[in-house]
Amino acid sequence: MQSKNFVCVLVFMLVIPWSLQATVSIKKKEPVKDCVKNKADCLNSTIPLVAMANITTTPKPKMAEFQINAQKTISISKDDLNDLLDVYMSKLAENAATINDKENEISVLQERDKTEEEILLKYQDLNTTCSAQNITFGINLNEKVSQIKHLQLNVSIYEARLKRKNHLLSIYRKLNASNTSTIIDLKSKVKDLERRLRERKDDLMADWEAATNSCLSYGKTVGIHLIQLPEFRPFLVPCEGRTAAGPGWMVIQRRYDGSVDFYRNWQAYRQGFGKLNAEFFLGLEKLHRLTSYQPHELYVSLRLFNGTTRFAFYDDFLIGSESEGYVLKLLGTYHGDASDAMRTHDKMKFSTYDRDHDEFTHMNCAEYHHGAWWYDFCSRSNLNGKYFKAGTDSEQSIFWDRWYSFNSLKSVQMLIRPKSAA
Ligand SMILES: *[C@@H]1O[C@H](CO)[C@@H](O)[C@H](O)[C@H]1NC(C)=O
Ligand SMILES: *[C@@H]1O[C@H](CO)[C@@H](O)[C@H](O)[C@H]1NC(C)=O
Ligand SMILES: *[C@@H]1O[C@H](CO)[C@@H](O)[C@H](O)[C@H]1NC(C)=O
Ligand SMILES: *[C@@H]1O[C@H](CO)[C@@H](O)[C@H](O)[C@H]1NC(C)=O
Ligand SMILES: *[C@@H]1O[C@H](CO)[C@@H](O)[C@H](O)[C@H]1NC(C)=O
Ligand SMILES: *[C@@H]1O[C@H](CO)[C@@H](O)[C@H](O)[C@H]1NC(C)=O
Ligand SMILES: *[C@@H]1O[C@H](CO)[C@@H](O)[C@H](O)[C@H]1NC(C)=O
Ligand SMILES: CC(=O)N[C@H]1CO[C@H](CO)[C@@H](O)[C@@H]1O
Repeated sequence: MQSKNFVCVLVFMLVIPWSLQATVSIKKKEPVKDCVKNKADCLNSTIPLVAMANITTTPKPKMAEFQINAQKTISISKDDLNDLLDVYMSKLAENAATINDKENEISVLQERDKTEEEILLKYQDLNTTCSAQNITFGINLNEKVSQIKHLQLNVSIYEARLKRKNHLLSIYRKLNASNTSTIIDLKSKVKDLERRLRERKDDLMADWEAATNSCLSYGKTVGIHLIQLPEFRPFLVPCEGRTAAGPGWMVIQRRYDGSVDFYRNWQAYRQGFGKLNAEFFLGLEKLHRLTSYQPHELYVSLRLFNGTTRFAFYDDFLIGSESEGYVLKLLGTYHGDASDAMRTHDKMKFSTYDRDHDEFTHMNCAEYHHGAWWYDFCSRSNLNGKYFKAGTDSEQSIFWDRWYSFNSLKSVQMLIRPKSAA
């Protein structure tokens, strides 16, 4: 028994160079860890703790010797060693528990890390999806923005158009209003004209029934009346009853403002032209019919530019037929305060620029005097000449002179009346 114990202690001393200061934790790490679980394990492995235990149990404390290195050896009692071991064991146990805790903590943290990584991945997925959607939405947004811009542009265009339309509308409304008033005005004028036309019609019907062939029956009145002659289409003439020469005259030619062109051809002078209530020439055919139906007299009324009026009266006036060149067949005797400027034209044929009946063989008097008349060599009167608005000395003018001077006249009128009235 003794030897056995001795051997255990010896082995212990020889094998373990125990340094109490520093080397314990370093060199004895492995065995300590193994021993933690079971004290017995420690005792019968490389560290023969059994021997130590046996040392303590001995009634006389035996000293355990520990060689720290080649020079140093310490001796410690078995009880002390046991105490020391207990201390270290408990410390080791504590550390082991702490390590265990830390291991647990680490695994918990690792677990947490893992779930957080998963969450992060999910988040990244979501971020990717969101980013993609954001890009799509961004594009859509841009599209919408540009659409809105377009629409705003269109709205502004339509607003401008609307403004213009409204402006036009107001103009049209105004026009319409003015047109409406014009229409009302015109309607009343039409009504008035209708009334006058009815009256005229009535007058003409009366004329028709009266079957007048001169203005005699209209006495001192002024108006346009229907004249009927045998085998001739009825025609209208202006009757002029208020003249210095007395009542019942018929106007056959009138000039006063130049509104009608008198430089016309044969056909026009045969037919007559102009307006009966303004400037006109009645027509050579009618003059022929009127004066050949019954004897007529002629009254020429003249007004100078200084306002003076003159007249020339002839107690006969007869115009031949067209085949006779509408010759001035009869002129009778003159009296008046103008001059006998018609005398030289007695027995002369009528001439127009396209029908030269004058006495000059090498000259067209109608052209020369810019008129139409009973020209001879060529003329001392030219009542169908060119109208001048002011006194002019021109061979083309409307003139009536004693001698061959061509002072233009302001206005002229030729009137005829059946001789029976005188
Ligand atoms: C400890 O030693 C005893 C006897 O020497 C042995 O029976 C036992 O198995 C050993 N234990 C360990 C854990 O080695
Ligand atoms: C999300 O995605 C965008 C675009 O792919 C990227 O720029 C950004 O860094 C991402 N954010 C995160 C937190 O991953
Ligand atoms: C979405 O897009 C806009 C621009 O299109 C950008 O400013 C914003 O940062 C984006 N947001 C994300 C989460 O990608
Ligand atoms: C704007 O108006 C034009 C016609 O004026 C039309 O052709 C176009 O489609 C409109 N744009 C929008 C965005 O409505
Ligand atoms: C034009 O004026 C008449 C009469 O005032 C009215 O009846 C008509 O509705 C007007 N037309 C327009 C287009 O304004
Ligand atoms: C008004 O009359 C004029 C002609 O006088 C015509 O050109 C115009 O179109 C008319 N306006 C309306 C709104 O009737
Ligand atoms: C007008 O002129 C004519 C001819 O020159 C002349 O005889 C007459 O006295 C004048 N009359 C006036 C009012 O001057
Ligand atoms: C545990 C152990 O080995 N105990 C021994 C201590 O020493 C006595 C005798 O000296 C033995 O009987 C024990 O077995």
